[in-house]
Amino acid sequence: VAISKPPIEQFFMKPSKPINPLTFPPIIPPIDLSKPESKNLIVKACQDFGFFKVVNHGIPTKFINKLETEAVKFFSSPLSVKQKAGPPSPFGYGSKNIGSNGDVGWVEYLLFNAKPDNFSGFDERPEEFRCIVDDYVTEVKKMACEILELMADELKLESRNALSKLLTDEESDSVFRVNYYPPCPEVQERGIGGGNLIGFGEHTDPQIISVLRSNNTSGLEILLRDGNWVSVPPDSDSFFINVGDSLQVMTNGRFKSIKHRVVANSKESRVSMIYFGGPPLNEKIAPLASLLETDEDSLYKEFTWFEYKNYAFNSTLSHDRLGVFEKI
Ligand code: GA4
Repeated sequence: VAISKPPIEQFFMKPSKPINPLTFPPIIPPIDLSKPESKNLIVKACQDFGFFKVVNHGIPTKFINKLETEAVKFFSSPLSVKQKAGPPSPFGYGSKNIGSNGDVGWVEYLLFNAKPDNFSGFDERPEEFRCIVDDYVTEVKKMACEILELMADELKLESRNALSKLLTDEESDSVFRVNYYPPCPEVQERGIGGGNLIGFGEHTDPQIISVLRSNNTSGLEILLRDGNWVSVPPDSDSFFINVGDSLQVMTNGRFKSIKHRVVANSKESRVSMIYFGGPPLNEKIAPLASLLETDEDSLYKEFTWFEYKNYAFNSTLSHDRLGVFEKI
């Protein structure tokens, strides 16, 4: 069966207001996980932006480099080999199509199940790749839990593991994703004013927390509260953390899930790997009782992660998913 290639036009976004590279990183300082003041800074960053960068994370570079090397090897292999690991629904190799509602991006990716007892996800990969992913996910998940424990401490939740236990739970519904954004010469040909090529369209992450690491190629942009998109300078030695929709609900809106996107680069390929820490499917997603002030009501209707995930996976990327779960 011949699969028709989507015309390149649909990958371009209208030129938007030029982004201001000076706004970042000064306003979002890196957080040093080895320092005692980090918990205070983490909570502040989650309230102000829903996004921050972590340095001194303690994850050995060997896990990171091994996975990046293996990923580049995979994405450089012939299409027929890659397609054997597809389609990506729910786990596997995907290219250009994101989700099931017509979103497209200049990206190839691998989606893995990161459930604790089933890190492997799909079977079409060489054993070597599988082990490398599992080792990496184990490390990154540990860091995600440490960050959630620092948050719980600072927010004075009933227990230090009030949030992290959702990720350590055997049923934790977590996902791991490796994105490969190939360079696009057409962007260069069009020049300034020709519009940006969408790598991954704007969206918020539905889960609790996302932990992203990329190589040194730019592309990630975040939407600030003032409506400006800012480019996040890449830093392959650091990790970037996003608040997900579920954590926004669990903190009754104190933490914000942040809209972000990736624009394609004309010259260099970008490789990113993201761990999305999610709760068990039957978990109720609701504001934590110990966070609510007397007389403070939940801003959201009651729902489980299963219900939210179903709704999210049937929506388009840019859809405001929490909207229908907000109380009027
Ligand atoms: C965004 C965060 C994760 O990458 C992801 C994405 C998922 C997918 O690629 O299948 C979704 C997207 C993400 C949210 C809306 C739906 C589902 C694509 C899409 C259009 C794996 C996830 O959990 O939600």
